[in-house]
Amino acid sequence: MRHFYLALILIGIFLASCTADNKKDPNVIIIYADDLGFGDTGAYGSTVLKTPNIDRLAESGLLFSQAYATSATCTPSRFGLLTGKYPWRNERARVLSGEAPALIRPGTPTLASMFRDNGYTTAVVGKWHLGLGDGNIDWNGHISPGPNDIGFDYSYIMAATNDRVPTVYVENGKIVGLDPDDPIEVNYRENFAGEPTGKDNPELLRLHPSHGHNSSIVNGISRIGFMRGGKNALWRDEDMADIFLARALEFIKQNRENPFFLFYTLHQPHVPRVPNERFAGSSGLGPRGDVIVEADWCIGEMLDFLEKNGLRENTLLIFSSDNGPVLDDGYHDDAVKLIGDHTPAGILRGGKYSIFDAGTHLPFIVSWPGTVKPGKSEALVSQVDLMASLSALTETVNQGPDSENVIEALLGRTEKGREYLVMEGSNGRVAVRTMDWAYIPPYEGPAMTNKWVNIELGYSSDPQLYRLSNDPSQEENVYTGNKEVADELAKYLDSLINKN
Ligand code: NG6
Ligand code: CA
Repeated sequence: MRHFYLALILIGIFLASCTADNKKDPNVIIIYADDLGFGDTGAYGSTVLKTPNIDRLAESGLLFSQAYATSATCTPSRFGLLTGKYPWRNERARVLSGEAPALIRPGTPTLASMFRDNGYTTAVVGKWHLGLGDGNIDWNGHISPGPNDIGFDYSYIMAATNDRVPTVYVENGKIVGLDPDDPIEVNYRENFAGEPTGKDNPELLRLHPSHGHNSSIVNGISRIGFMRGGKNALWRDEDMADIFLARALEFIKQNRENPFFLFYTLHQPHVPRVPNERFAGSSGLGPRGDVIVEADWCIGEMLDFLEKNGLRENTLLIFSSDNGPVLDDGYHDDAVKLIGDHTPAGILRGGKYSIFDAGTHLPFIVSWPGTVKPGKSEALVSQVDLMASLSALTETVNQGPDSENVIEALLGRTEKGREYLVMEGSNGRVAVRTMDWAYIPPYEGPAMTNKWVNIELGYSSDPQLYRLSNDPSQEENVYTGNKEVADELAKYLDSLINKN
């Protein structure tokens, strides 16, 4: 009899610990779009462009209306998200070339290493753009340091962007499908003798550059940078979405029994916008809309997969984007011509590269059925907070220097997020906001990007202050008349910059 009771108690403890573990160690997936704007999804008010799966995700979770990336471009935003450190603290955290050395050095605590240290299996699948190697990469050998050296157990990535060479997939530090008899060479300064380029051989192109992007030609599209060789390993842009999705789902399948962290970094709608044939013409807005429809489909596939495998309730899913929207980012792909009534930035001012709000103010959805109550949140949060917030979830303390623990806001238990938040335009220039105000210090121009990109950068030699609580579109600079508010925000910014 005594043994029977003992057994019952042990079973009880076992069951209790199982449920406790389930709550304590949810799987975490971050789906990170590339250049998707605040107004680019149905969930955030788009009526022209339809995104049924992102909308379904939003309905199952909490939709944030005041959430930010750290920066208005890709590399710094990813740096901020993964390290919990504002990217403007690191001079190298700027848009990187395809052969730039690893920006996050091995040994630096990251979101991925935090999860791994807590017993999670971790992966990144998709766009990387955080540098690889030590400055002289042997593309034909083992490429390191890279994601696997800063906390990711598994990586399947493109090195930089889809408009930069090398145009190949790299799995755990090795180029996928590379024939050793046809090695790859990469050079960002000069072309390899006899190789065609977009500049000299426009007749070979099916997508023409509007500005830049006129170097090596791959798959009928000229890119940034020069490369040669590796014919079997070159990607076909049309297949990229399916390939990344398949790798992401395979990782989930293999790890469904133990906690996992997946950073699923979509390449859409960054240029060049080349949807799979199944999605060509699907949006009515040209390739930019079509690749967003394609990305939305990928997200739907992922949700279905999680549901079918009984993982939805034990998976915390976060959806966001790395920076704001842009139409012409270097190719003649009809993005401007076919935009019609669609507003990629919604009501916000500016866009990608901009220190105005649209550069960094982005969609942000948290879904964790059964734990996070569906709804909307006005909490002010930044992607830099994911480090401290998600580490709180695993009950460790692992904060990056600028990361605030806003887990209660992320889980919808409070609408109180940060008090101050810093956003970066291009080239390390920063602005600061609170719930009510945004202050942009004086900067020497330019006020606009080049004529093709055609976005207001927001730099002005005058200080700018906007009252976001009643002027979310930043139409009226109210610095004069509210100088003391601006002074207080400037002081905060100075103290923060001088902190580290
Ligand atoms: C710019 C590119 C742009 C895009 C951007 C990085 C030119 C003229 N423009 O330099 O096309 O690649 O870098 O975008 O080359 S990001 O989303 O990865 O930050
Ligand atoms: Ca981007």
